Order: sequence, then structure tokens, then C-alpha cells
Amino acid sequence: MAARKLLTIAIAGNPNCGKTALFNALTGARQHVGNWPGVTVEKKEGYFELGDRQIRLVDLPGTYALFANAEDERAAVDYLLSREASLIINIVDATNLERNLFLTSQLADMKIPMVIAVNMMDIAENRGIQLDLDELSDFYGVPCIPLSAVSEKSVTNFISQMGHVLASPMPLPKQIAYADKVEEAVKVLEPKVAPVAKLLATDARWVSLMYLGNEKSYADKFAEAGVMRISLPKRA
Ligand SMILES: Nc1nc2c(ncn2[C@@H]2O[C@H](COP(=O)(O)OP(=O)(O)OP(=O)(O)O)[C@@H](O)[C@H]2O)c(=O)[nH]1
Ligand SMILES: [Mg+2]
Repeated sequence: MAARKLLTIAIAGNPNCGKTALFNALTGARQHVGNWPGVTVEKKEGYFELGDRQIRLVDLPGTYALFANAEDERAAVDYLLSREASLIINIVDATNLERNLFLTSQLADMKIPMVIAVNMMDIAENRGIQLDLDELSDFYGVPCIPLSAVSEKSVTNFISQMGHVLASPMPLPKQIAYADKVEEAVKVLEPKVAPVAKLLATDARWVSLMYLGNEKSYADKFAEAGVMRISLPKRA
């Protein structure tokens, strides 16, 4: 029998949104726990089979943002930049969607294929919260799958939806167009941060957005690339 192709998928999401519940439901007992390199944050990896694939699932630290200056955020961003994961499952909490979408947008900016798992749907339904998942899917340009990670039936449906995702071209998020003043700043920053982008093996737009969000992001890599504090022209 042919060996199954290995595919690595990372689970990313805010704290307490159900990452571990989904991770456990998918991998069962086939997991092991270690540490992210250089930090005390726990790293969980597990395996499961989906169609003709062997999936390695990596549970990223739960974070509200990806600015890479806190230990847990840095572990998550470093891992995603390594491109070991070919796909991200971004879990969002259906009862707290807006707050969760900040991280979703930052993940989309990384231009890694992604699906959005809209979790806690059972609670959202009980509370009468109505969500337009088609609109969400259109905005990010990736599939949005409803989920209750604690329900076996819902997890079975999720696995079947993931089977469809993997049978199609990988869903790359659309580029988000930010407000004019952000886009203008990105244009100024892109050439200046190019050496940092090269060092991180990523694109200058992403480094620019990260720098705009938090000037301390990857301060060590900015220093290593010889890029000093950048001053942006004042807007009229
Ligand atoms: N009702 C309901 N409860 C859920 C669902 N998903 C997760 N939970 C519960 O929500 C709590 C948090 O879930 P976890 O899976 O630990 O969340 P997490 O994202 O791993 O949290 P951190 O690792 O702390 O960031 C647990 O008590 C879960 O049992 C869901 O879809 N519906
Ligand atoms: Mg967890």
C-alpha cells in the first residue's frame, strides 16, 4: 500500500476558543507534548488520517494578536513563518466573532492557506446569535466551517468539510485592503523593511503591517538586518 502523504496543519486562535477541544477530537490519543523552541510555552502535536493524507496537527499558543514580541506570539509567528504548516485552521469563537477576527486578519496577511472554523456554534445558537458565514467566507476568500468542537456529530461534519478542502486547491486568503492611511504607510515602509522581509523569508507587505501595528515586533530581526527605526511622513 502506498504511504500516505504527510500534511502539516496548524490550529490558531484566541485563548479559550476551543483549539484544544478540536485538537483532541481530531487526534485522540495520538499526540505528544513538547515545548516551543527557546520558550516555556507548551507545544502539542498530534496525528490523524484524512482521505489519502496523514495529517500532523500542531496546536499553536492561543493569542489575541500576532505581533511577535510576547513569547507566545513569537512562537506562533516563528512557526508560521517556517512554512512547515501548509494550512491553518483558524478557530474563532462564534459568540465573540468581532474580537476574534483581529487575529484572523493578521493570519490572512501572512498569505498562508487557511480555513476558518467558527466554533461554539451551539452556544451561539442558544443565544440566538445569527452569523452570515457566507459573507465571512467571501471577505477572507477562504472556507468558513461551523463547528461545535464538543459535539461528535459536528466534529464528524467538520472532518468531512476538511476532506473537501484538501481535495481542492489550497484556499489562499484574499489580500485585505486596509484604510487609505494604512495602505499609504505600507507603501512607504515596504522598501525600507525589505531586508527584514528577506531575513524572515516573507514579504515586505506583511513586515510593514506588523511594524505599523507594533514597532517592537521582531526588533531583533530589524537590528540584525540593519534596519533602524523608521519615521513615517506626517499626513496632511
Ligand atoms: N459548548 C461548547 N463548549 C466548547 C466548545 N469548544 C470548546 N468548548 C469548551 O470551551 C472551553 C475552552 O476550550 P479549549 O479547547 O480548552 O480552548 P483553547 O482554545 O484550547 O484554550 P487555550 O489553550 O487556553 O487557549 C473548554 O471548557 C471546552 O470544553 C464548543 O464548541 N461548544
Ligand atoms: Mg488549548
